[in-house]
Amino acid sequence: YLIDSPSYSFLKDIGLERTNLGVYNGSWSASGTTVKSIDPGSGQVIAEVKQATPAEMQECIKTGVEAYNTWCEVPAPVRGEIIRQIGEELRKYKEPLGKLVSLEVGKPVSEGLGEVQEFIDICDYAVGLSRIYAGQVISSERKKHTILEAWRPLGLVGVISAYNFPNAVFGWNAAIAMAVGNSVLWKGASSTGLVSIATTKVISEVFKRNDLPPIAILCQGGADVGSVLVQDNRVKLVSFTGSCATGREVGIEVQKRFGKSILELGGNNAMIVNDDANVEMALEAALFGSIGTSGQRCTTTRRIIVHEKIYDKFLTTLKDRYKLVMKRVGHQLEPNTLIGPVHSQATISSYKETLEEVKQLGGKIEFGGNVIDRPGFFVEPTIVSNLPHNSPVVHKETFAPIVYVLKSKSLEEAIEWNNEVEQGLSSSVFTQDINKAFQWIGAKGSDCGIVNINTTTNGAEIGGAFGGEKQTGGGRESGSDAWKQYCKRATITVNHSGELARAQGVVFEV
Ligand code: UN1
Repeated sequence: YLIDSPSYSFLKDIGLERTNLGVYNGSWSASGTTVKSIDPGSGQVIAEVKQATPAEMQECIKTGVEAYNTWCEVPAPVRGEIIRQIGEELRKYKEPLGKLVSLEVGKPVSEGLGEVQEFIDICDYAVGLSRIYAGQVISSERKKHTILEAWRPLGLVGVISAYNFPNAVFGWNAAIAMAVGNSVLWKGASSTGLVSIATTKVISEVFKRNDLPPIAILCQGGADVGSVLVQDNRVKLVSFTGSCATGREVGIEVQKRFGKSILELGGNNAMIVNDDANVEMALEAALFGSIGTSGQRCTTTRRIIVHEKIYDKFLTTLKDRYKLVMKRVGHQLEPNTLIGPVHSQATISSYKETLEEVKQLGGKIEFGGNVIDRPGFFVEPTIVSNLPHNSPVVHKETFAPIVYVLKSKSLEEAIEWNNEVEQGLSSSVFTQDINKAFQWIGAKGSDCGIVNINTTTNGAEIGGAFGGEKQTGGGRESGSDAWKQYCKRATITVNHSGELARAQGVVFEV
C-alpha cells in the first residue's frame, strides 16, 4: 500500500491509516464492505476504507438530528466563528489534503490544492454570511400591522458528492448549510473515501474543541447506503452532485416525500469563438477548459463552436497546443504534470465507447484518440471535428477529455447550438464586441446557469451561485443567495394594533 511508503507520509500527516473507518458520528466506526482506494496514476492501492451499512446510515441520521437541535440555537455569528476555525484548520492542512485530493482523484497537484482553497474560500464567505444574512420587513395593508420575513434552518441536510470534486463540493454545501443553522450528513463517492475521511478529521476536531456535537457527519457507502439518506424524511434537503440519470432518480425519490433537493448534474458546456474574438485568449481557455482535470469537471468544455471565418486557423493552432501539452502527461503528483490520469477504468471504457461512436458517425479525430500505454489510467486528450452540431454523440456528456469542434456561420447560430442540448450548466463566448456580449447574456442568449464572457467554462469562483438549468437539475450552490435553499422562509404577520383586522376588507363580525 502506498501509505506504507515514506514518500507518501503526507497521508499519515492528515490522520489516515492503512485501513480507515468510513463513518464518523462523534466517533469513528464502520461495519460494511471494504473498498480499496486506487491511485489512478499508477493503479496501486493507496489505502483502504471500511464503509457503512444501511443501518449505520440510520444511526448517522439520528445523530445528525440531535446535533441539529443544539446547533440551530447557537447564534448565527457564533456558528460563523466555528466555521472560521474550520477554515483555519483547512489552511493548516491545505498541503497534505490538497495532495491527497490530487492522488486519489488523479488531478494535478495545483488543482488538488485549488480544490481545498475553494473550501477555504467558502468558509470565509460563510463567516461573513453568518453575520449578514437577513430577512426583511414588508409593508402591511392593515393599520399597525407589520409583515416580517425570516429565514430558518431546515434541519439535517444530506450531501452526496462525486469523485471529481471530493472536497470542494462538500465544502460549498456544508459551510453555507451550517452557517444558517443546519447540521450536515455527507456521503462522498466510494472511490474517494480517503478524501472524505481526511476532510472530516480536520473538521471534526473543531467541533470537539468547542464542546459541540458532530455537526458534520460522515457516512461512506454504496448505493444502498445512499438510498437510505435519500428516502429518510428526517433529511430535509438532499444536495446531490452526479449524473443526470442518478440525479433524476434522487430528485423523484426526494419529491415523493416532499423533501427539498439541490441537483447539480451533467453539463455539455460550449465555448463559442466569434470572428471578432481575442483568439489567443480563446485558445488558452479551450486548452484548460477541455483538458484540465482530464476532462472530468461538470464544467469541462465539451464543444467549441468556432466562426467559419477563423475556424481553420483556430483548429490548426489548437492541435499544435495539444501537441505541446502532451509533453506534460505524467503522474498527478509530479510537479510538471498538466495531464494526469482519468479517474478509473470505467472512464477509459466510456472514452473508448464514445470514440467508437464518433468513428461510426463519420467524425474525424483531429488529435489523440488513444489510451496511453503506461501504468494507471491515462488517455490522450482528444479533438473531434466533422460531426454535425446535433449528432447524438455531440449531445451526450462523456466524462473524459474529448472535445468536439463545430463550425458555425454566425453568433446567432452558435447560440442556437449552445442551447439545443439537454444539459444547461456552463457556457462562454469569446467576443470583443460589446453588443454581441450583451446579446449572449440576454433573454435570447445562453440558457445555461453559467454564462461567461471571454473566460473558461470551468473554474468558477465561489462568490457566484453555481449550478445549471434543464437536465443539469436547476439547483444552485455556493455563493450569491444560494444560502436561501438551505433555509425555510417564514412569513410573519404581526398585529400590534390591539384589535383584530382582516385583510382585503373582508367583513366577518357577529
Ligand atoms: C464539478 O465539476 O462538479 O467551476 C464542480 C468549476 C469548479 C467546480 C466544479 N469550481 O470548474
